[in-house]
Amino acid sequence: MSRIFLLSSNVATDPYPVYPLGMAVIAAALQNQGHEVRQFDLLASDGDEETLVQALNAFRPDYVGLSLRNIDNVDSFSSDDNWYLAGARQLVARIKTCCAVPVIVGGPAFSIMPREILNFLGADYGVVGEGEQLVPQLISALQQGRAVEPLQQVDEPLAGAAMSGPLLVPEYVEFYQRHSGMINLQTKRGCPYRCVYCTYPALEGHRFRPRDPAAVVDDMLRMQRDHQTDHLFFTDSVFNDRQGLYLQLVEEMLRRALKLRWCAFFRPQGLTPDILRLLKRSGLYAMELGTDAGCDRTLAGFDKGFTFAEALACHRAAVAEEIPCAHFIMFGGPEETPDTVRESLSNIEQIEQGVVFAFSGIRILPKSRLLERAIADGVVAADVDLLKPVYYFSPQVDPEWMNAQILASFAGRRDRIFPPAEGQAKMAVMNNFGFKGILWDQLIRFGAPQRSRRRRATRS
Ligand code: B12
Ligand code: SF4
Repeated sequence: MSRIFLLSSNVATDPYPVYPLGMAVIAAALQNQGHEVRQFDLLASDGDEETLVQALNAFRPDYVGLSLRNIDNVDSFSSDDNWYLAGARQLVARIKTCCAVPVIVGGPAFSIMPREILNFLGADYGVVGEGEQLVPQLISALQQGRAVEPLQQVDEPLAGAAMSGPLLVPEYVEFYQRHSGMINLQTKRGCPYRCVYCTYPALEGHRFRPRDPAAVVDDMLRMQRDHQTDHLFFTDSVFNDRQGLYLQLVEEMLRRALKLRWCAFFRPQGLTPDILRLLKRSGLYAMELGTDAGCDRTLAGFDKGFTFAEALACHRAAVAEEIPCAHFIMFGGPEETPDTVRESLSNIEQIEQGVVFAFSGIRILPKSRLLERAIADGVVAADVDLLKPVYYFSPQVDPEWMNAQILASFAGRRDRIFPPAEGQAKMAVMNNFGFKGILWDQLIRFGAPQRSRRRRATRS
């Protein structure tokens, strides 16, 4: 058996610090195979490379696994400070100066451009996609001295119990609960939709693959019991899958009388009052809606498969149940024209008692159809290098004019966020006032008398 040092390299804190779930899941899988595992989270260690080096020297690993969550922050207004690959490359170099052991990279960011990122980082091996099975297999092959390809990828997506729950580190849970008021959990993988810009199906597969609801609830009960967790974010690409797997999970949560409150990503389609009431009874306190576009022409441009009227109906049903909703809308995508910008902004005005986050331009990533579209539209060359952020802007609209229209339409409203940095500023203010969590839900006031919704850090 081997000694494996896992490192989460993510130091992003916007919109809030996010527990390194991918590393925790790999740690659980390796420990179940009898390996000795040490997890190290760079963010919870103040981003301090010296502490990392000390931890590596003390543990003396046979292998180091580096989890890479983000390439950049997908915000077209952003600077190079939010490009994370340079930092990751520096980490690999640092690891190599203090231990002469293979460095294996994985994680969602890595899996989007594995070959390019492996080369850029100078690491030895890479695991594309889910790692529970492949990482132990790779380590066993290396232990036996077998020749292995630098890039490994599963042939068959994992099913059921093969998708591990996380092995949480108490001091990291404490850190994230103190800073973000929550931790996270995945209940299923995959997405069968094919939205033009999205990499999630490429990362997780085109089919919803649920974990066993009882195992998910076991994880939640453990979080509640061992870490006093009271708020969770479900990281599923789409929580409300069309087969209704999520309803089985929610029934199990209710049956086992969990006290956790939770939030997730929802597709704004088919959310009836009965469903919303059931979800709310199980602890749902806010919904992040992948509305993505503001009118039917741009929704079709993204191939979303629903109309703006459907999204609005879901929003209104949620408001009726006093469930705060945030809509994420990207301007400048395929089919955007001056007319669609005007139509979208007018439609968005109908989103009352809800928060709207707007983005300008869309980060082009490989493994998404947007790249083909961008090449066809002449927005990028066929051999474009996507390691550094490149954004799609519809050739039919002037980005500056578009941004000015969004700013003018959102002016003076605290529940409209544009540009994205505006949201970070608002969140920072709320953080200073002691609010924790997704925070945007604090921007909404329903008609009823105000309950105290301030949620302080669990142990601040
Ligand atoms: C949920 C989610 C969010 C939520 C997180 C909520 C929360 N409290 O956790 C929110 C909305 C807050 C969010 C924010 C952001 N996100 Co996000 N998010 C996701 C999502 C959907 C799931 C991530 C997750 O937790 N998965 C569950 C875990 C278990 O899976 P995993 O980490 O992939 O781990 C598996 C494998 O990757 C692998 N693995 C992982 N680590 C390791 C390590 C080794 C050594 C190996 C071998 C394998 C391995 O094995 C694991 C188990 O199978 C992904 C897309 C996706 N479908 O993956 C985007 C994603 C990770 N996010 C992304 C981005 C960009 C962001 C933001 C920067 C956006 C922004 N400007 O706000 C921020 C950054 C936040 C932060 N502080 O880091 C990008 C990152 C890539 C990129 N383009 O740079 C992704 C991939 C989406 C995309 N655009 O394609 N996000
Ligand atoms: S945007 Fe959402 S629904 Fe569309 S493919 Fe991505 S995860 Fe699936």
